[in-house]
Amino acid sequence: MGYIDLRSDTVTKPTEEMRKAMYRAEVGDDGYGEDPTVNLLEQKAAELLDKEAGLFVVSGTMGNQVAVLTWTNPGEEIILEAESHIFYYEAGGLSANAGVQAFLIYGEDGLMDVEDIKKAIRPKGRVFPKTSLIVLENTHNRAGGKVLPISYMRQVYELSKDYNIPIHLDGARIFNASVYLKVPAKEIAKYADSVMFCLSKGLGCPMGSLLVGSKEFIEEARKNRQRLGGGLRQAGVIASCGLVALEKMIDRLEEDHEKAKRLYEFIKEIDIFDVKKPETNILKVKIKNGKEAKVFLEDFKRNGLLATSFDEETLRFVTHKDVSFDEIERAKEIIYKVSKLYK
Ligand code: TLP
Repeated sequence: MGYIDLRSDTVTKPTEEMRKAMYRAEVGDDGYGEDPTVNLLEQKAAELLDKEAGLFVVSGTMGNQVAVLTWTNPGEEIILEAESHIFYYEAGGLSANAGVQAFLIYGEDGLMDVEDIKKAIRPKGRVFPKTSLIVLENTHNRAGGKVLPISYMRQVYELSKDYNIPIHLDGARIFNASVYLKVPAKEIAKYADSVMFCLSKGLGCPMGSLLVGSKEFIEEARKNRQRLGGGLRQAGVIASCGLVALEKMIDRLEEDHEKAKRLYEFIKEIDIFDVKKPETNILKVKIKNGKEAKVFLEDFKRNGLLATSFDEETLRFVTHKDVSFDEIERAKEIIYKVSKLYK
């Protein structure tokens, strides 16, 4: 029997239908704008989020980096949450690629205080960097898949417009947020000038993300993608999976949330853990007995369960389509067994 893999929703494999779509995909050279499948995916993504245009990129990281490059100039500053993916997990791309510096705000549960954002916006003046972008993340990964409420997004958006600063939304898991909020994703995207979302997480594609925004923004972003070496050729083979994902894989995310909830209900009864109630598919579990996360992860692995950690004292479990409800039951047993070792 293989491992029960709760390390990430990035481990999901393409469905049968995606594999067939890949085989049949009509392709052309995207460098000439001639891949009909890529063109269709970019158009559908834009429609779904109610933006003018879309750009297919190889990864979420590339989508975020291209967005930052497009909105900013070297020497400027961007405001973002201290635990945001763009700051935390993108290998210093902000400074290496865009040459910008970060103004970090420590948020509560992934939400930066709106007053703090207002205070962080630089005044005009000889000595100040220009604040050229505000970044939000919905759902927020390191806050345990936290959904940013629409009212919050609207507030930040209104503030940003008062100062004429664009908002980029890292919506790697925007569809998890939309399923949780029971609103179409465009209701969330409305409060951002550009949005990146991933096909390769809960939606199950082997790779790929989309960046959407105004026509003008995407035109410039296409150039920046090229600059990063992300120009594509017969990428319709991959984009075909994205078309399947947008049609078939969004509504079922509800199931992943249910799996996380079941794990939560079980783990919350184990007294060495402090688990945060999940809204979506990421479970954040604090270890209370002083043992390091890596010790638990090794024991889980020995027993057939894979997970990761947020830090030395916090475990992360991510549910997705490739773990069944039965496997969730088995995961519970393993977690219980391991927790007994360290009581
Ligand atoms: N997140 C990955 C790891 O990088 C941590 C994961 O396993 O969760 N934005 C957010 C909010 C993300 O969670 C991720 C990936 C990305 C962007 C980047 O996407 P990729 O991995 O396609 O570059």
